[in-house]
This record gives sequence, C-alpha cells and structure tokens, in this order.
Amino acid sequence: PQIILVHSQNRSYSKLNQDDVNHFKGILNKPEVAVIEDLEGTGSSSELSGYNTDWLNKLKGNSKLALRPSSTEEVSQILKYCNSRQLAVVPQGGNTGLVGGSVPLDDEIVLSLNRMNNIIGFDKNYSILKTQAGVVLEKLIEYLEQFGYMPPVDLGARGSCHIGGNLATNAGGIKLLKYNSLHANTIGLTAVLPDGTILDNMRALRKDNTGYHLKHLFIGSEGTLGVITEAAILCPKIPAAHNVALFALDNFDKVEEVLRASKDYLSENLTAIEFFDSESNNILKDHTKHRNPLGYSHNYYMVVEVSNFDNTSTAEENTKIIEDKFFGLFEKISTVIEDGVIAQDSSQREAIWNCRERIVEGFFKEGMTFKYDFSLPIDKFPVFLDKIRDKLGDHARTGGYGHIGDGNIHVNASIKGYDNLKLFKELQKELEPWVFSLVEDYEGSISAEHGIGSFKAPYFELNKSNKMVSVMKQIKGVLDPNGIMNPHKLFD
Ligand code: FAD
Ligand code: S2G
Ligand code: ZN
Repeated sequence: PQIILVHSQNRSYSKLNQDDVNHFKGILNKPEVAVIEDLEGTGSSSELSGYNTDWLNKLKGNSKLALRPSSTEEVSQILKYCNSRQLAVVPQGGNTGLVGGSVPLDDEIVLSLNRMNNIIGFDKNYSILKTQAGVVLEKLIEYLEQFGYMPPVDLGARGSCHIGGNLATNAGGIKLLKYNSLHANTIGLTAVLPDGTILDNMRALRKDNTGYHLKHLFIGSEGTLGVITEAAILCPKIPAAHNVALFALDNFDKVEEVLRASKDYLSENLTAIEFFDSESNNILKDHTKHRNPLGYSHNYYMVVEVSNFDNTSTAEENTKIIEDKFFGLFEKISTVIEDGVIAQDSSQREAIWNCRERIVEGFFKEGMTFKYDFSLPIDKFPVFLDKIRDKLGDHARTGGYGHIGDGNIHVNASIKGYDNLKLFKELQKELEPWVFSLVEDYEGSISAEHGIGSFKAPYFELNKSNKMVSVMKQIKGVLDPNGIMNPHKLFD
C-alpha cells in the first residue's frame, strides 16, 4: 500500500508514559478491550496499526495508544485527563474519511467511538432517531426500516462510517439533494469538550430558540472542538416506491440539460441525480467486477433516482406511478440522451448505483490518487477537468464524477501503481496550490463534503476570508485552549 510516513512535527505536547496508560486502564470499563497500547513501539499490535492508517493508506501515524470508551462519561474522563496532561487526541469513527483527518499525524492518542454503538431509540411522533455516535450508518438504515423511516444521509461508505463521523464531517452523500444536510436534520447532539465538559443538547425538540445553537459548531468540526457522543436526527419516511435509471450522453451540455429537465419535470419526486465521465467508467471496468449496462463508448453517464411518496396506493400502483414519471422524463430528454435504461428490479438498481458509488475503488486500485471534492458552478465542471488533465498529462488517469445536483464534483487522478512516491510528490507540489487557487477564482469550495482534514489544511485559508478564519480560530481557542483536539487538522 501507499504509506507516506508523516514526519513528526515539533509540537508542545506531552509524550505518553506508563502512568498515563495505567490511568486509562483504571478509569475505563473492560480495559482489556478499551485500551489498545504498544508503549514500547514494537509495532506488535496490528489492531493499533488499523487505528493509525487511513482508508486511503496515505497516512500512517505512530500512535502508541487507542482508547475505546463505552460512554459519554468515560469520554469526558479521558479528555479531562488528556487536557491536564497536554496529550493530543484524535477522535475516530469508522475511519473512512478521505482527507487525512481521522488518524494521528504523529503519536496522538486515538479516541475511537466504535464501542459507543448503541441505538437509543426512535420517536415516532417526531420521527427523530436518538443514537450513540459510534453506530455504523448501515445499522441505522436497518434499524429504522422497521418504522418505515431512514436516515437523511446516505453514502458509499455506509457499511463502515459512523453517524458520529458523518456529523463531524457534515457528510453530504447521495441524498442531500432531497433531504438536505445533517445541519438541517440534526435536532440534538451531545458533545464533550477537551476539558471534559459534557454539553448535553439531546432534548430533541423540533423547535427550540433559546440561545446560540451550539450543536452546529460540532457538525463539520472534524474532531477539532470536541467529541460527539450522541445525536438526535430527524429522519424522513422511506418512499412508497422508488426506482433508478442510467443515461448515456455524449457531451456535458446535454448532462446539464438532463439535470434541468429532471428537476423541472420530476420536482419533489427527484431523490438523487449523479454523473460520471468516461474515464471514471473505464477505470471501474479495469479494476472492479462492476459492469455498466450501457457500455463504455459514451462520454458521460447519469444516475437519476425517482421516488413516490404516496402511501395510499398499492405497490403495483406505486410502481406504475414511478414508471409513468420515468417515461414522461424520457419524452423530454429522448433527443438529448444517447441511451438509457431503467432498473427492472433491486439487483439492477444496485448494479446501476455500483457504477457510480464504486468509482472510488477503481481509482484507488489504479494507484496513488489525487482526490478532489469541489463545489463549483456546474457549467465549469468540464473546464476544470480539462485543466487538471492538461496539468497531469499522461502521468495520470483523471476522472470526474459526483453529486451534480449539489454542484459537487469529485475529481480523482491516479498515477499508476504505488511505487512512485517521488513522482506523486512532484506532481502534487505542481498541481495543488494551482488547483485550489483555481477553485477560489471560480468562487467554489475546496471541500464540498469531505472536510479539510490534514490534506487540505495548507489551502484552507485560500478558500475562506481571513476574517472568517480568525473567528474560527478564536472559537477553537475558547473550546480547546490547549489545542489537544486533532492538532494540524483543519488549521495547518
Ligand atoms: P472518520 O473517518 O473516522 O473521521 C472523520 C473525521 O471526523 C475526523 O476528523 C475525525 O477526527 C472526526 N470524527 C469522527 N468521529 C467523531 C466524533 N464522534 N466526534 C468528533 N469527531 C469525530 N463523504 C461524503 O461526504 N459523501 C460521500 O458520498 C462519501 N462517499 C464515500 C465513499 C467511500 C467508498 C468512502 C471510503 C468514503 C466516502 N466519504 C464520503 C468520506 C467519509 O465516508 C465521510 O467523511 C464520513 O462521514 C466519515 O465518517 P467516519 O465515521 O468514517 O469518520
Ligand atoms: C463519492 C467519495 C469518493 C471520492 O463517491 O461520492 O464522496 O473519491 C465520494 O471522493
Ligand atoms: Zn461524494
């Protein structure tokens, strides 16, 4: 794998010692599972190595200790102690983050939420889910199904990511277009501050205008202000019926035409719309078993999901409603698309979604990948892709895909293999300052949904006014005066 050892940065943090480890073993229940340590640094603990390595295999920290608390109270005691001992901490959920935010850059303690995986309950009057932060998203999807509800967020990492990590990164995903962001759907949240203060804001009231809405500070804070241990999330109903179609198009103007037609014609029945280009389509074919039913000869592809919320009809009637909607859309775009297919059953639905959601794996298997997650004016997507392609030439395979309905493009550019770190670093030095300032020229965002982490921290101040950054740093200074929370993430 591509392991880039991150040299330890000179920081004013304490070094972990045996007394610290003994202290944690003394305060945590089931220390045999709650404390994973390798104080000698023998590298003996493969479990610890998992906590030190990010999903992309780009970062490998050298933490000697991972802690797995089982309650908010235990998180509070851990942070209070670390704060008093000036020990740096990285909160970690499912460790699927893509910006180098979820693992140590040096020897920070990893505070994993993976033992705080209890679902507290679902209030059917309010349709509000209450859960601990360490529950895997897919488990929440399964749990809510019995009530006919679903989480408002969904993403390709659903099998591993935690709802706590989704909140900490304000994850976007494929449903944001229809159900809005986690900021809009989080009704309550418990967060623990570095000094151990427990901010319990879990009184889940749809309306509560009593002072600043502190919970929003922690949503998207990427573990730099405190640890989210519980949340109350407003959940939408599972649609009575839904289906998905895949379209093939030969240029981006037509992609935009289908986007507009889908929004105009389908309006509230449009529940997701994604695009991907031919390079993304080809790289998926080269590296995974997933096959595109529309083949590999077109320049662009789009996934359009239509849902029907009318619960009075029978399943057959609902399916017919969806079919009529798709045929109505087809009529409007028949001269625009090159080809199209509607899923005939759930396995075909899954196959179509895999064409889009598994692209990340294709680029990852191709080699070392530059990953970008921009918000941009939609009509600028092709220009951006062409500029990046020109910059990288035939060193890399560059593809564009993503949540076009949200104006969010993912650009992945992979250089072949994992044994050319020198070339990767040279290209990175050349490419990144330029591409991030280009985003600023287009008044976009250098991170639409993945966050800043450590990979984008050097460019964060390019994309936010220094007045905004200085207020953020003041807030960070008030909540984490010792800077123990996830150092060198978000802020360089
Ligand atoms: P981690 O990776 O463990 O942590 C992410 C950040 O949050 C870190 O900074 C960490 O310190 C902090 N953190 C984690 N838990 C807590 C907590 N309880 N309290 C405080 N801080 C915490 N992202 C999208 O937005 N949209 C997508 O469509 C999408 N698709 C993906 C597809 C794949 C295949 C993969 C691998 C990733 C994808 N991601 C996507 C990125 C990633 O899944 C999200 O950022 C996700 O929200 C991270 O959740 P996690 O539990 O894995 O968090
Ligand atoms: C997605 C995650 C993968 C990537 O697939 O929507 O958010 O490479 C992305 O950015
Ligand atoms: Zn995404």
